Amino acid sequence: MAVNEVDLLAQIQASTEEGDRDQTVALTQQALDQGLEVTRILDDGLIAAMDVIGDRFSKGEIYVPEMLIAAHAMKGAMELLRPILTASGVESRGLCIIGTVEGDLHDIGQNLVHMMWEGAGFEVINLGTETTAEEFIEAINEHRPDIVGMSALLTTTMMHMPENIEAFKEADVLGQVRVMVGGAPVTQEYADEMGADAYGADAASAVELAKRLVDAKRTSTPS
Ligand code: B1M
Repeated sequence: MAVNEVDLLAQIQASTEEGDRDQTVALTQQALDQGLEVTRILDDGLIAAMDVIGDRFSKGEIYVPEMLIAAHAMKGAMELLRPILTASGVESRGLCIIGTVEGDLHDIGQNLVHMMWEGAGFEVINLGTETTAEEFIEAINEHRPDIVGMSALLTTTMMHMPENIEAFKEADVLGQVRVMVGGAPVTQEYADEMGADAYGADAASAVELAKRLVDAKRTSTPS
């Protein structure tokens, strides 16, 4: 039986907050079957739950294990959304590398960016979490990407972004790539200060920015 969309999204949010992975997956499937848009499922269900979980953690009402099981539930739902977000059918628009910076274990946001880049026709190599400057540089030299994306969720790890950009300069690879940064504590101002080419506030804008960066790179760099 079809459930009211607002109620269904509230149920997805609640089951994610509770860390009930099976229920979150089942409700997400139900939402897809009822024709709800993936962006609504994400924004009004899954990400909304993460925001509540973050607030409750800040207030000391819950601890790391609760954050972890909520993330586990969200990741279960994301596996269902993955084929939809990554279905592209267009020829490769370019190659992107993405990773969460050194010392940072948060990977939900960067996985979303990864999926949505793929869905927009980019090839994506994901270096995972806790990616060091050396690992980024090695990947740039090996794969020659158009874009390098860095994600950070902690105020204590975001400073690795400017450090990495310095390391890219020293390794003489900065000219070959465009750098995009994102993650909750990162701002446009911080991105500008460190000399990043773009700041993605969310996964949808990361797609539009990546298209623009690749187009600009192609017109400015002779092939
Ligand atoms: Co952590 N955590 N966590 N955590 N965690 C936060 C980030 C926090 C804000 C919670 C809080 O206090 N309110 C806080 C950071 C405070 C700060 O630094 N200012 C925090 C903390 C403190 C910690 C620990 C230090 C806790 C501890 O151990 N005492 C610890 C650190 C571990 C480490 O990394 N070394 C820790 C651990 C964890 C878990 C492992 C338990 C788990 C992560 C599991 C996982 O990712 N696999 C976790 C979780 C789940 C969270 C919250 C609740 C949710 C994060 C999330 O997935 N959000 C988070 C609170 C919150 O964010 N509201 C919190 C949903 C996701 C879709 O959003 O990643 O922002 P986000 O991505 C967005 C955009 O930012 C953007 O697009 C995405 C989609 O729109 N984006 C990009 C992201 N990357 C991008 C890159 C781009 C472009 C856009 O271009 C390349």
